[in-house]
This record gives sequence, structure tokens and C-alpha cells, in this order.
Amino acid sequence: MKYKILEMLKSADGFVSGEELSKKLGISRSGIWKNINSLRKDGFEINSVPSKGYVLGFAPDRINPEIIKKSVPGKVYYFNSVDSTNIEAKRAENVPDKSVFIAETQTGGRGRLGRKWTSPSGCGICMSLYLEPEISAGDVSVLTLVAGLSVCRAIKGSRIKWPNDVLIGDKKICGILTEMSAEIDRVNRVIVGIGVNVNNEVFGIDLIEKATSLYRETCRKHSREKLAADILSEFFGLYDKFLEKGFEALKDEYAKKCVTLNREVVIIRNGIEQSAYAVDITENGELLVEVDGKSFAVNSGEVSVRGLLGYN
Ligand code: BT5
Repeated sequence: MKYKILEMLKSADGFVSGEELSKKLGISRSGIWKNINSLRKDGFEINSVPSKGYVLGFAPDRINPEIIKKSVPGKVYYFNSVDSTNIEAKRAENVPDKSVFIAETQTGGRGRLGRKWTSPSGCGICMSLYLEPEISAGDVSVLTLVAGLSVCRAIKGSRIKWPNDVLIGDKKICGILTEMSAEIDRVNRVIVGIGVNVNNEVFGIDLIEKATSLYRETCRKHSREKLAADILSEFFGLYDKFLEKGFEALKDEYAKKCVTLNREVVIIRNGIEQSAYAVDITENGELLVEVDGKSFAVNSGEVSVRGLLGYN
């Protein structure tokens, strides 16, 4: 409820009376007052003037889950801090399909293969999509590509590095971690974790050469809740299309936005490095590469692109 009040205060041009809030939201005036106080405790400056009502002053940069909800078919679970939104999504019970877990910060944000994802508070987007798709386990990795395409659509000027990074120039602005639980013949649930650097001003020494944020690229701060909502709207649209028609229907757009194609790549299979040339994305979302005139599809393992993010 407090986020609904916040949304009304944010969109108002000046004061909003307690009576108006109470009428529109269907709760008592004292209920409004309690929620206003709770928002104040969260750091929002809300001034009240008798006979005029409430007006929003300083608002800390926090994500309002009410804004996110508009783009999510399922439920939105919002946290100030969690270890990892992917882990939280796996822990939760009775979660409706197409729900989203979103947090201001993660204390143990995860990348692939045990790597870490840095997510300082109030800077970026850390969210995990909870999905129950009726697809085979082999098709689950394609959801990483669907998520990458959604982010790429929402961030102007970004490109995708197959399979799970979104870049601006040669620096990473977003990483995606897809995890699943499946039985032999069916997928139970898939968690697609998306981390985006939005208003980060600085990065640590280990990331400065390879990471960027929307702020660093545009020299202005961006609304994290709006960007998260845009990514989610894109995702759920593309996801439905993928479920209905397969990746085939998204492949051409993905290939156009994929920076990996027409470049030399290094494939690491069974610990052995091999140089190859990336030529296309297949209808199953694999990377088609050529080695000595022979082409084959890569669907797992690591692929590094020379000149982009080193060999990460
Ligand atoms: C990824 O792994 O890029 C997947 C990142 C997924 C993060 C989301 S946030 C919400 C959800 N909850 C989680 O716990 N995770 C997901 P990978 O391709 O393995 O890349 C990891 C590497 O990216 C690290 O080893 C660093 O080099 C680099 N890295 C770490 N934090 C970064 C950041 N904020 N921006 C850019 N690069 C970063």
C-alpha cells in the first residue's frame, strides 16, 4: 500500500489531500498516515500541511514495486537486500508463473560458474524472473537469449555478446544467469537473473576496464524502476512469442544485435581452446562457428570473443 501512496505523490503536481488518498486507495485516513510514516522511515521526505495534504520532497533513489507490477503478469517480490535474487526465487514457495524478484542490492550476487556479480545498493537493477515454461530442458538456455534481447531493446545503443552479456561499446552493462530445476521429462521452473548497471558512477579496479553503466555512457542518471519495467515488458512480450513460435521467430533480430557474429572467437571445449569464426545464430539459439572451413554449432561451454572483455 505504501508504494501506491508513493506513486500517487510522485505523479501529483503539488499537494494531495489525505481524503483523496484515502478515497482512491480505499483505506482510512489513519491508514494513510501510518503508511506515510513508514515511507518517511525509508528516507522519503513527505511534508504535510493542514487543509492541503501531503507533498513529496526529497525522494531517495529506490525502486517502487508498484511501477514494476505494471509490466509483470505474475507477482512482484521486492527486497531492500538479499543474498541473490536468483537464490531468493528458488527458495520461495507458491510463486505464480511469470513473477519477478527484485532487490536494491545483493550481498552475494552470482555470475556463471561460481563467479561473482557486483551490485552496489541503489545503483543498478538486480532481478530474477520466475518462469514455468512448458519446454524441454534443452531449450532452457534459449531463455538467456530472450532476456538479452529484451535488455538490448530497452537500452539504446547496446549490443549482445552471445550468450549472456549485453555491452555498450566493448564494456559489459548487463549480465544474465539462467538456472533451472528439471526432471527427466519436464522443466519445473526456470530462474532468469538479470543484472544491469544503471547509475553506477565508479567500478572497482577489477571491473573498471570491462564494465560500464548507463550513467557512465550518458552522463546522466536514469530511473531504475522505469528501465526495469521496460526490460520486463519487452521480456514478457518476447517470451510469449518464443513459447508460441520458438526462437526461430526472434533469431533475425537477435543476430542483428549480436556483436559476436563475424568475429574470431575462442571456443573452450573440455578445457581445450580452439580458434573459430562466428558466422550465425541457429534457430535453436546456438552459435554457428567455422573452423577450417567446417561449420558446427556451439550450445554450451564458454565462448570468448577476441577484443571484447579480454577472455572473460
Ligand atoms: C554474468 O555471469 O554475467 C551473470 C550475472 C547475473 C547477475 C544477476 S543479478 C540478479 C541475479 N541474481 C544473481 O545472483 N545473479 C543474477 P558471468 O558471465 O559469469 O560474468 C561474471 C563476471 O562479470 C565476473 O567475473 C566479473 O568479471 C564481471 N562482473 C561482475 N560484476 C559486474 C558488474 N556489475 N558489471 C559488469 N561486469 C561485472
